Amino acid sequence: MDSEKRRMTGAEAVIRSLEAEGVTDVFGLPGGAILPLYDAWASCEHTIRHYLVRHEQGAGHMAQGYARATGKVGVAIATSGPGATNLVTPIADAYLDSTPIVCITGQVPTHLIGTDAFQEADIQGITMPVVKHSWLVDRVEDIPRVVKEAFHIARSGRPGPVLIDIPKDLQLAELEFSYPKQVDIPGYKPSRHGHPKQVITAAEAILAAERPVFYVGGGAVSANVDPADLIRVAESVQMPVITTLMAKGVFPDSHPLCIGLPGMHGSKAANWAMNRSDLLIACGSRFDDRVTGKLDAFAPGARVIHMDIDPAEIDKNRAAQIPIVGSLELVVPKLAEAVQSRMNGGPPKAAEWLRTVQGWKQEHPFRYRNTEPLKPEYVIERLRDLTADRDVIWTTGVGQHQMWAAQYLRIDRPRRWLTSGGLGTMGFGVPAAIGAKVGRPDATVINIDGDGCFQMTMQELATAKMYGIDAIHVVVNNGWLGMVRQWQELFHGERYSETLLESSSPDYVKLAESFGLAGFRCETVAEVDAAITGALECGGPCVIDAQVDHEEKVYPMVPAGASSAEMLDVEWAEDDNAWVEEGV
Ligand SMILES: Cc1ncc(C[n+]2csc(CCOP(=O)(O)OP(=O)(O)O)c2C)c(N)n1
Repeated sequence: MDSEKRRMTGAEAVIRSLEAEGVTDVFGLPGGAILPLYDAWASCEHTIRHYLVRHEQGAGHMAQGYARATGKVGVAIATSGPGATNLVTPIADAYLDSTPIVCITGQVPTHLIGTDAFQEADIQGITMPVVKHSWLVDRVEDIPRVVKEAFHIARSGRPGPVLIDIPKDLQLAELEFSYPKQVDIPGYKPSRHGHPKQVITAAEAILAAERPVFYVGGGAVSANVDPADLIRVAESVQMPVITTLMAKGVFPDSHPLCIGLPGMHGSKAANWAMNRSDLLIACGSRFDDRVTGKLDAFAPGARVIHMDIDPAEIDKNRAAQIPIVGSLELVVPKLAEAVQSRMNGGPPKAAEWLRTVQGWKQEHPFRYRNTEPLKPEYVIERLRDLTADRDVIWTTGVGQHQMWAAQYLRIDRPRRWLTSGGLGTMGFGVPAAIGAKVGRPDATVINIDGDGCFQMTMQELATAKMYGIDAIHVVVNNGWLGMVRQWQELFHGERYSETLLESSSPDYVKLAESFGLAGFRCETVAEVDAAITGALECGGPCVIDAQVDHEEKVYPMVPAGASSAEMLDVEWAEDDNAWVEEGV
């Protein structure tokens, strides 16, 4: 860290500040209003690698993938106006998924702000509802302090995106640079420790419960909760654990107490268990509508313990009888201790309950028929099995493939599953995989994408090629905007309005080759393994075009706004295409 003052431009000060924060990789694309920063990038000595993207949305999602795979803060850079507005989607995505990223945008020179100057956009105003905090820098001397605060705010408390907008003239202006050692932000002091009395009350409630369910959410991943502490809590009273879409991997999928995914496409065991529980122990989860369905009908008999770093989450959707505000990394081990120290040896109270739930889990696994045409679930199972001995980070797009991946992959460690859960952003998968691989070059990175999603950000294959970022991109190619097609089939009388992609889509193998990457294809069960092993062995970024059944649907399904009592499922015995209602 520079302790003595040195004279430099605002642009160089940004780079020195990033270095002082330990940043090693940034993703971005230049333009007029950010040119001084890019000029400094080329002209001064520094240790930060810059990855040139093809669209700023890619830079934002790469920063997210990087942040979520590593636990560090991701950084994206764009110019003013359209460069900055192209970052809005990843910023909103990072906001809803609590991902720490710092976005640095150029702004038109100070004297032109407010004149509708060329490429002027009020990016601070535009992103106001979806950032944790933002700055429009108006004095060059403020740059080091603002960068310091930005990183602190992005990563502390409930993590999230922050924006620093820097007018061009201030990038060129000079300052005496020194990087602050500490932040002093009055009014921003996230409370971390959790109230000790509440922790004891929670432990007693857990021990007294007859039908407890541990409801673990993405906050447990963000907070770097040690999975061993979650396991201690769950094992001490032998209660079933559900992990939301965002939490997948933080409690091992293969642990016998894990009953996996709840909600719209969750397992029957998870949904039935939540709905019949008498105590929900929410841990960094937010009672999202995709989990609860109809809120009034959700878990009607359950009391709620709600642990979260963000006090605004408490009572937001569901009243909590025992709220604990604090960092889960600190709260969960305290809870484990409190539960363990109060156990008095006898058989866990909830033993009968666990037997019931595990019965459901055994009788109602996710299932599909492995017939031709090739089923997407089979492709995902083979990806899972053929990579079982590797450390894999998975990313996805949004749609059916995302749900099948959540259902059929088995993930046993946190930060190995990166998906757009809150905003549900198509196009997340390709750049998130690139960012993850930059952050974790030692891991195998596999993006399971839809053909619609892939077409939204596939230009970033050029970025992958340029820097040799060897993630594997699997296009689960059903020729449709599959998830929307599924809704049209089930809820709109099979009127397939504007969801057919097939005839106009590119040949994904040729597309990969045109980017200078390897391409593989599979269309039958017999071809799947060769495509996957070819991709795993090819040693560079590559694409698998998996041509799958157009009509396969994701089941079970709780229709939007319904309760889990109205869960739909296939009933093969009667009719291959029929779905029936199944009550709790
Ligand atoms: C940017 C964006 N636009 C629209 C949607 C709505 N949407 C959700 S899933 C989906 C279809 C995705 O199709 P595809 O990528 O082919 O995946 P599949 O469902 O077929 O697996 C759409 C259009 C969205 N989530 N994000």
